[in-house]
Amino acid sequence: MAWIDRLKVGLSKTRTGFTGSISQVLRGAKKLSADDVERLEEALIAGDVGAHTAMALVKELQAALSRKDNDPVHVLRMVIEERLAGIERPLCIRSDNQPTVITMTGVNGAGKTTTIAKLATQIRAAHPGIPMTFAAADTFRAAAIEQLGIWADRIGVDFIRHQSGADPSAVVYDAVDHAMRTGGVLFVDTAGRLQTKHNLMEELKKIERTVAKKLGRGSDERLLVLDATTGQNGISQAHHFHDAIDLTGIVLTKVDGTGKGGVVLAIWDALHIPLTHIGVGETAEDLHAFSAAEFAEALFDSE
Ligand SMILES: Nc1nc2c(ncn2[C@@H]2O[C@H](COP(=O)(O)OP(=O)(O)O)[C@@H](O)[C@H]2O)c(=O)[nH]1
Ligand SMILES: [Mg+2]
Repeated sequence: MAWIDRLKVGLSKTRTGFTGSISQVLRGAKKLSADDVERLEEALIAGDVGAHTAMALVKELQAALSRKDNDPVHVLRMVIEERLAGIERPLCIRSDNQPTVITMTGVNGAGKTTTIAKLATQIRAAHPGIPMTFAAADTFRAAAIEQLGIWADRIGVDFIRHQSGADPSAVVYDAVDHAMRTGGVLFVDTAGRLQTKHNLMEELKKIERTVAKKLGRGSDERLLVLDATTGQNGISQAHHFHDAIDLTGIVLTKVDGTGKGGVVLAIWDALHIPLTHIGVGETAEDLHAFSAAEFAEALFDSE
């Protein structure tokens, strides 16, 4: 299945939820009545774009409608796409002899470990023979180390681990040391006990200090994996992680399981951190670089 079709299937709950009711309100409208505005805002909020973004979108839609004599659904699609300008950013693999260090953060269950596996699979396909290393810096649970080790075996990448309960920074120190010899890409898998726990943020900062000390610069990417089903709560999570380690990007997972796909707009509005990837399922093909145009298309069109 082509990516755009996977995305359309993945966004189907969001589409039938909020876009479905939006299309109903907008059908044939050239101007929005006060009642239309209210119903439209409600539909957008139900799709989790957030109250502030919903009001802004409706205002932009009204302005655009008064300028152009266009199909309002089409205009809204354009307004959404324009609002997301700047959100895209590809992951960069370094082309000097330095390793690319990608640190993956997020709360437990968000999809960190499986996202590492998916990205590594894609990088391997795009750059055959590239050295890769996984670092098991989620030392909190033995099962987490084993899970990452299984992926490392399956994909055929180097694996750096310590005992469970070890200092995550010590694992990272060894892993960066290893990657400085092999080059290629180093993925650092981190723990994710709830972000309100002060300790986790301190642990992530220490990991970053360790990378910086060893490598002479911070991680090339500090990605936050966010579960779309958490909707607006994801935004407060993102603020915490961003305060701690200055995120370079967000990966939004599990969009397939929710009608809250509109949270993409809320996240961008609240944080202005690029959304590097969007995930709509469990296979490597279900994770893809985010495109605002594709997102807007899939939000409104099922075919
Ligand atoms: N449906 C769906 N499941 C996902 C997606 N991304 C990850 N998952 C699943 O979420 C679960 C938790 O993922 P995991 O990587 O272990 O989370 P971690 O605790 O953050 O490392 C696994 O069963 C994944 O297969 C996605 O985009 N869609
Ligand atoms: Mg994990």
